[in-house]
Amino acid sequence: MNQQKNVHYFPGHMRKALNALRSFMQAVDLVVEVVDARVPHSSRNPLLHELSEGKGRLVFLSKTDLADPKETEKWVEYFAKEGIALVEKKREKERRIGMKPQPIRLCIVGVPNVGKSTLINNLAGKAVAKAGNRPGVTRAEQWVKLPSSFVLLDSPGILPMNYPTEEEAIHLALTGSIKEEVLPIHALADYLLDLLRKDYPTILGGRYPIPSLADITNEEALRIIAKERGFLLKGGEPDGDKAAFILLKEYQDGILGPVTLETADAD
Ligand SMILES: Nc1nc2c(ncn2[C@@H]2O[C@H](COP(=O)(O)OP(=O)(O)OP(=O)(O)O)[C@@H](O)[C@H]2O)c(=O)[nH]1
Ligand SMILES: [Mg+2]
Repeated sequence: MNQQKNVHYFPGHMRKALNALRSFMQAVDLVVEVVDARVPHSSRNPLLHELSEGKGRLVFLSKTDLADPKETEKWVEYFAKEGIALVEKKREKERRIGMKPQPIRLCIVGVPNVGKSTLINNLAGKAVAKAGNRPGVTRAEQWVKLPSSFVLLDSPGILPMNYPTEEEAIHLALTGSIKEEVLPIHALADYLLDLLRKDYPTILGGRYPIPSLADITNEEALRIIAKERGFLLKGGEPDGDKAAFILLKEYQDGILGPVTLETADAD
């Protein structure tokens, strides 16, 4: 993990999406930033803050079912100070100019794969926006009308241009916002295993013969996982790479159990 310092990852389609979002902003009343409850710090994007300057802003914590409920509670308190909606201003202006109330236009923004389209589908009560478990599913902005007086704008996921710390990039890779190929898979697995050993040492016990991570190394843990899953190399040795890959997938999909990577106390 120490070999890799600065992580720059800003593909061309994100720059395009950012410019498009900027032009949509004029028509938007309220910006909803979707933030992953497992990484509420790293999944916020300063670029999106700048974009929504002067607009009403709401933070929506997604994937709370995959996060540690105790930590989520602290994050809710943390964000409670920020979420102020300014819809009343729009109504005031409409009254002033004698216009009938127009639909409130909400723009849903966030890093890739955080659950923007899923939130829109939940609010709409049906699948109106394409969602999927990989970053980059939404390719372009799309307006969605709700039966109530709301219109939602789905938008493609946008990452920060670079990361102040490598840890933030790792957190975004572990939660599926950055494609795993961007960071070495072993560094990601090592990071996750170290964190689990520290905060959730018995969590793998339900799935693998690993009652506690406290007594074994990461390499040993990966060997056990490989053996358990039948991932063997030609010579019969356990395939640690494949085990690392599966461990990351299982974490991303919430199969290991709820695990928060960032605490509000440290923020
Ligand atoms: N467990 C769980 N999964 C969720 C939740 N919200 C979204 N997901 C899953 O996360 C994955 C990504 O969801 P999307 O709604 O496509 O995410 P997005 O932010 O629109 O992603 P992009 O369009 O790629 O930027 C999908 O597999 C969803 O089913 C949630 O609250 N809990
Ligand atoms: Mg989407």
